[in-house]
Amino acid sequence: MSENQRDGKKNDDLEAFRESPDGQYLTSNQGLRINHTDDSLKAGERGPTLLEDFHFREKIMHFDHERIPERVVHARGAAAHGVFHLYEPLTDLTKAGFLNDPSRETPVFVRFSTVVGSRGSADTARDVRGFATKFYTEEGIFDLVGNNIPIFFIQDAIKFPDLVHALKPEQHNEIPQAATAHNTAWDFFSLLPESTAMVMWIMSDRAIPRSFRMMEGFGIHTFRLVNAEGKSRFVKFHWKPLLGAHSLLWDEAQELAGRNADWHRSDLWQAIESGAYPEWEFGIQVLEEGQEFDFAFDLLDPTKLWPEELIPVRRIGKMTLNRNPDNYFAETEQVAFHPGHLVSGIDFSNDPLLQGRLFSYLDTQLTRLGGPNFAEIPINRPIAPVHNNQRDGLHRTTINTGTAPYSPNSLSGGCPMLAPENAGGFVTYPEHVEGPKTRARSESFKDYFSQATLFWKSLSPIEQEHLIAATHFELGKVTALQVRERMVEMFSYVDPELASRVAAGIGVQVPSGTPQPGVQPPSGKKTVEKSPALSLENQPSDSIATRRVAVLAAPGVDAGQVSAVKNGLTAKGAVVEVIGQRLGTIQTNNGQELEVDHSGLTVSSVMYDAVFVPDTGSADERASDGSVLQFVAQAYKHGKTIAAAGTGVALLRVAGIPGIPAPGSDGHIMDDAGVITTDGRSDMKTLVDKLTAGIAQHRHWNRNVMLVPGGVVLPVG
Ligand code: HDE
Repeated sequence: MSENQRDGKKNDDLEAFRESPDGQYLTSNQGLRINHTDDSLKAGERGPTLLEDFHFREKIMHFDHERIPERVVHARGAAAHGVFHLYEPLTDLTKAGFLNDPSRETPVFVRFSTVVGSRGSADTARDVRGFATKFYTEEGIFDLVGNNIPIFFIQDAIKFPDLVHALKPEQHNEIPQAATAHNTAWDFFSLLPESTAMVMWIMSDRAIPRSFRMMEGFGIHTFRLVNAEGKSRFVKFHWKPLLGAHSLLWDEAQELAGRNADWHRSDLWQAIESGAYPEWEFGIQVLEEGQEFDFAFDLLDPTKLWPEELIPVRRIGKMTLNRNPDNYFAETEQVAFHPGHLVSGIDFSNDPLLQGRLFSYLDTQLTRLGGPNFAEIPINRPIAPVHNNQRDGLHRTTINTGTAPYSPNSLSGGCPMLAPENAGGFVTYPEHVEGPKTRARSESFKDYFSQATLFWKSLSPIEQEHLIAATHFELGKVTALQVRERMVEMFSYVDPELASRVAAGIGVQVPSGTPQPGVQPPSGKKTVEKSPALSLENQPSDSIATRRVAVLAAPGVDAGQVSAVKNGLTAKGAVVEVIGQRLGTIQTNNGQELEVDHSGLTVSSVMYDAVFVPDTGSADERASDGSVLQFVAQAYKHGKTIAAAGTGVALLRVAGIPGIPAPGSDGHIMDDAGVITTDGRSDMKTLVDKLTAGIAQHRHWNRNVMLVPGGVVLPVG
């Protein structure tokens, strides 16, 4: 299968719109061949430009209008094409074609994003990540417009403009970019108890993912699945990454923002280019209608998750992203998602956040994509045929034929016809609803803290430590004392220990005795005290696929060690790169030339998951290179696996890495909390095995390190 065939029918559809300059003449937009484009047409070489220069005018006119408004939220994103395969028919649950037929390959286009930052902001900001999937099904488009966090800040869409205005840079000075660490964001959080659970997630490691490929995805809202008999069940949608969910440390995220602002998008791009296609399993949690009121939380409340221990996630299919876009603007920028892009067999619930989104996403495209015809943009076109009586408008490209663009008509034989249900016609689930018109909120939505507490209790001690450190950073940037105080009060309703640990870092006292806003969850309903699924430390850690390993080389480097590590780890799917002082080649101990992948100037340890420091013989130029010493010290500080052999071990000593055995350990391999060392050069297989196990573990939190806000530092002295 060629690269371009991987997402089947949608790819064929896109082909008609692709342009390739290969072997072609430069032309105007009207097809006129151009023979000079470097000088404007002037009256004399030094004279004024002439108005008749149509080529100049066309070129500049187009350039002047190249930008469209960025998304009001989720402006910064990266996307990829792929396919979805169902494992087994779900006909008992839904009549959606792509969830009925396992032989089908459904093309998808997925856009990942940050929420708050502008289009040019850094990828590694602390933020929710958007995870929006467009399924091009044979029965029309289904968009699952989700996030990498299973709950949301607010319960009703009418609060969304307030939320976004509070989070975005402050209006007087447009500061700070892509960050919630400022007064207005926390002013808002501190006054809105329903946001507390999500604030906990944002302060956790989930908000700084290691990679888009290592994030879970959630549809968040409760939707419905409806089968051919018209039976409806409640459902929540999940994406489970096969590489597991993993995160950066805040210290790394901040450094990456400067060293490589495109960290996540280049990671996604490179993985796909190298054939290491990112994969997620599609999961569903299903509840019968009769179970709607069995739980301590309201199914319609988007600030609540369904604990997986109570309602297991059934994995029903797999999505593989296997092709990068051809053109960022045409595809990633112009793609228009909408939770109301639905197929028969899936329907909405009355979640008031979802209901509001159903208005917003169509509306926003009018400004962003300039009119009502955005569904005709190639990336947005369904692979199912489109026939209706909508006509005209800006940027219309369809040439509708016939004479009767209305319904009913007789002049076109009544076409396009209405589709009966058994021909796939969408029929809204006939849920019975009644009630007085009111702007009230259900009492069942007013338990604001129990799931914030659940999240806190489900984290491991190190994750809790990171969360506290994040609040110290964020609230440390809040200059309004009353906001910091109110936030600590909010945390005190989640957990007293959490509140006092937050308070200790931001110069405020924990209040005592203020009544908790909202209500307690109803007793006697199903709930859990702890949900292991919420801790990243319980994610799979059995693979090193696509993990990045740096080999710090220098003249005289042991060629055998380098190739053992490179071959051993590459065979397990890792990406091993040789770092040298400069680009070019390095002479090895056996006289070969070793290719350098990156010079030390262009990379840093935050771009790698592990580091190997091989032997370089007696004259080791690395020991006097501060950036090399910093590289290993930083890898240690961030809990990463470090391996060294021979003079490499001596280098770790110079870098101040604790726990290195004294010289003369007879070639034995020592492993002290992910610091793997050997004096000798012999048993590289064991070293590679230990390195592999260490990398799979992601981080080594059991090091003899001191924890401080923003990460970990080497012990003093
Ligand atoms: Fe969005 N959101 N949102 N949102 N959202 C947009 O649509 C909105 C919400 C999400 O990659 C906008 O085309 C409202 C929840 C993603 O193109 C806009 C509310 C969730 C993306 C919009 C929400 C999301 C958006 C901006 C409160 C997770 C990026 C541009 C009811 C379930 C999609 C655009 C992409 C984008 C409105 C809340 C996810 C303005 C009113 C909850 C992943 O329409």
